[in-house]
Amino acid sequence: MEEIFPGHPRAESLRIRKRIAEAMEMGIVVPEGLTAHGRGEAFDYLIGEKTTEVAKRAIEASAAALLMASHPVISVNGNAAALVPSELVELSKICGAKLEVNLFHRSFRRELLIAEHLKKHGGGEILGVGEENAVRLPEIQSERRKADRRGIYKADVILVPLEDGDRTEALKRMGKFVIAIDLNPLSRTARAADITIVDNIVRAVPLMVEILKEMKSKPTDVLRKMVKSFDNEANLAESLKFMSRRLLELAGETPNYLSGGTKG
Ligand code: PTJ
Repeated sequence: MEEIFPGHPRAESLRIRKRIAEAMEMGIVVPEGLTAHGRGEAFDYLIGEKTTEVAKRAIEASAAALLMASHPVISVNGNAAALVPSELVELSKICGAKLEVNLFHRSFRRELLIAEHLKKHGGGEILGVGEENAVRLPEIQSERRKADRRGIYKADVILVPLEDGDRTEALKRMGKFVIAIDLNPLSRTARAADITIVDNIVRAVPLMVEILKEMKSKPTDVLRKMVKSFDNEANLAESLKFMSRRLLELAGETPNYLSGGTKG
């Protein structure tokens, strides 16, 4: 692969693309994962490729929900494994969550490759590989219906980065508390989740790790209050307003009705 010059104005973005392209060559990411990444990049442009205050509030509420969970699980697909493998492992260790491979374009080979990749980055037990502990969630049409009876099947809180909408809706119907990371605030996943973090996974997961470290000592009633007072619909609306305001500012306009929102 071509070298990326550190002085290139888009060096970081190119580095991330390279990571995901290499992971596709390894069989971890599917070709559809590259187009999904491109859609994410477009939304990342709209927020200025920085974590907004709006997203930070969602990350804090997510950290509180993960700390309060009795059985938290982090669902890992090809893109997430390619982009933040060691960060997901660290996150799982800090909040005691299990890591489970769960794929839309499922194959046993990809399950194995992703589990190995996570192990190479420090992961211990990785759920969701093979059929031994597999159950099928009847509510889901796609291959994502496969869940591990030790993981997603019995989880109370599930983190689903870069998800497609069907499963989030189904998990909600099953009474699970769902946290999504999705740069697109209009996606079905973003709308259906209990908490949606509108941020790039490459920034959101490391920040969640930092916030979790700080929050670990907080009393349960404080954590509960943080989760209860979080309003996902309002938070998504704030993200949309942030994007709209930014576009208008870039176009040289600052309309009154958008002023007074959160600065990123
Ligand atoms: O590995 P598999 O087989 O499970 O497949 C993974 C993909 C991503 C192909 C699959 O889940 C899929 O098709 O997802 P969607 O429906 O395209 O949704 C992915 C969402 O993630 C979109 O709304 C994107 O905007 C968003 N997204 C893409 N890259 C990032 C992102 N959100 C946060 N950070 C990113 N880096």
